[in-house]
Amino acid sequence: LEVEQSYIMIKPDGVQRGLVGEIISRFEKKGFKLTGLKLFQCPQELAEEHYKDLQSKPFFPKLIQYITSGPVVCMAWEGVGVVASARKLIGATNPLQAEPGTIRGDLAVQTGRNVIHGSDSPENGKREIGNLCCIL
Ligand code: YYY
Ligand code: MG
Repeated sequence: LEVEQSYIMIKPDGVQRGLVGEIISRFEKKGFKLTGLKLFQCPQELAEEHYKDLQSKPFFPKLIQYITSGPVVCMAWEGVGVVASARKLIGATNPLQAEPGTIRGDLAVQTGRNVIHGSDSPENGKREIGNLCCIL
């Protein structure tokens, strides 16, 4: 395993529900290193770029509406194997299928309000941090 970076984003519902501290705490306790963070209102074009692989899906317009509906917390987290480990900490896309103990399993109910994004590969981690985090 190599040192990687994952783009982790707390979605608007997570910010509005006051879950920022709880979510950051889980990554800190796991032992990853926070290397970038900002509160950001994502414009439509960047949201569409971020989720471009999903643009043909029926839920795409609602997804873009949701992500742009309020401020998000953009973060870069660094560490050995952080991309796959963050996906485990986050849990399944559908919060009702996410295991208890995961962020979505503990803190969310609906797929369309699943509180957090995590990169699905080290390559996408780099791309997403470059597109949206704009810090590194
Ligand atoms: O990586 P992850 O967030 O777990 O799921 P993706 O398949 O990449 O989908 C991105 C995002 O799209 C998901 O977090 C919620 C939304 N979504 C949806 O609203 N309805 C679906 N059936 C699938 C995904
Ligand atoms: Mg994804």
